[in-house]
Amino acid sequence: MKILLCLFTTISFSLFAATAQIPVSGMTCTSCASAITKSLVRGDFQDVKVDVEKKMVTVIIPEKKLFSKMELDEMGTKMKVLIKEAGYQASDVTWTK
Ligand SMILES: [Cu+2]
Repeated sequence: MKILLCLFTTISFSLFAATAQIPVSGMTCTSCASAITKSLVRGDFQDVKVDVEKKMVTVIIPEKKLFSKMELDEMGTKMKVLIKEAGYQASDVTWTK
């Protein structure tokens, strides 16, 4: 029963393509934005938008496939690590379609 419930939860959180929004503190200018973008692109996230004023990083995952909750969590963690490596503090990732 626990396994079934777990499976259901995983499937119900699946999405077609996905957009990640990550609040990031510490960035103040365009060179901050480009440092964050470079780090994410190096980590294989190609579609990155940084809004310095709103302190928000948006990453679009273009593949038209289903992502499990676990896959989204893994990608989110990787994004946060890459942002941290660039020298900035990332908050929790919010996923939308
Ligand atoms: Cu800066």
